[in-house]
Amino acid sequence: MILDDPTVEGYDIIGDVHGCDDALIRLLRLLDYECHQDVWHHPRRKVVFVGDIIDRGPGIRQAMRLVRRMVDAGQAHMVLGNHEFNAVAYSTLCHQTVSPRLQRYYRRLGFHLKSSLMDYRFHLQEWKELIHWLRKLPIFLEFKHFRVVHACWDPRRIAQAASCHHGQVLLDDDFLAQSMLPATEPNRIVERLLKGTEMELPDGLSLVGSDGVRRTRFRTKFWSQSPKTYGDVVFQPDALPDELYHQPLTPDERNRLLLYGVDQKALLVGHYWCQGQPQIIRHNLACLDYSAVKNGLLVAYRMGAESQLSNDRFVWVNNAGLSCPSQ
Ligand SMILES: [Mn+2]
Repeated sequence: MILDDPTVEGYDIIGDVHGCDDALIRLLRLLDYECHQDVWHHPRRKVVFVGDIIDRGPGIRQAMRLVRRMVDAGQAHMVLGNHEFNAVAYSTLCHQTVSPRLQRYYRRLGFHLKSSLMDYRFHLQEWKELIHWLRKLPIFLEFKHFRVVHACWDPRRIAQAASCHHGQVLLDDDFLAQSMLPATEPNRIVERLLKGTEMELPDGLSLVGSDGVRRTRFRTKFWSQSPKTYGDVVFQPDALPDELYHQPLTPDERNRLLLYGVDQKALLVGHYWCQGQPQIIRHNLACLDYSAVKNGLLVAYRMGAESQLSNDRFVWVNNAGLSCPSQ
C-alpha cells in the first residue's frame, strides 16, 4: 500500500533514538514542531521514525511515550527496528517451554533488552501495552516518492512481508515463533529488513570485531554497483584485513549480493551507527542513524516533494556528552 496524504507538505524522517529523549525533543523543536496537550506536531508536516526507539539510552520510556503519542494522534508513522522486534519476540515467547537452544537464544534477547526492562520495571502494565502496540506497527512503509525500512529494502522479502496480512507482516504468535527458527520465511524477512545483508567469510575464516565478538560473517553494502572485491562490498562496523579486502569475489558470491538499484525510489534507513557529518550514500539512499546514543548525532531528513536526495536536507542535534550509553 502506498501512503499518500495530500494534506501533508512533507515528512521528517528521524533516525534511531535509542532512548535519547532529550535529543529527540531538541530535534523536534529545531524542526519547528510544538507540543500541545502532550503531543508534538507540526501544522504541515509529519514525522516518520525508522525504529529503534528503545534500548541503551537514558530516557527509553519517555522517548517511547513521546513517539507513541505522536503515532496515535496521527502526527507520525513508525516502522519497527530490530530492537522493537526483539522486545516483542522476547516478551511474547520467553515464558514458553522451548528447547535449550532456543532458551539460550531468548536469554540473549533479554540481555539486549536489559536497559529497556530496567526503565519499565515499575511500569509493567505500560510495558505490556507497549508490546501490544508494537505488534501492530508496520515493518516497512512506502510513500509516493520514498520508502522507509529499518535496515534494508529487499524487494523479494518486502513482497513476502506484504503478502502476509493486508499488505504487512502481522506479528502474531505463529510468525514470532517461526522467526526464531533459521531458514524459515519469517526469519528471513526479519533478518533482512531489520538487520541488513551479510556475507560468509571465505574458507571458514572468522574475525574478532572491535566489540570483542568473533564472527564468521561480515556486513555488506546492498547498493554496490558491479563490485569486484570483498573491499567493494564490506560495510562497517569493522574493516577487513588487507589481504581479504583485495580478494576478488567469486561469481557465485557476486550473484548472491543484493543490489538496491539507482533507478529505485529514494530509501531512508537507520540501524548502521554512522559517524561524522550526515551525508547521503547516493541520490536515492540515505542512512539516518548517526550514533546518537554513543555521543553522536540524532538526525532527521527533511523530505519534500523531490525525488532525489540531497545533503542540504539533513537536520541534526549533537548528543555528545549528554547520553549515557549502557554498553
Ligand atoms: Mn537497529
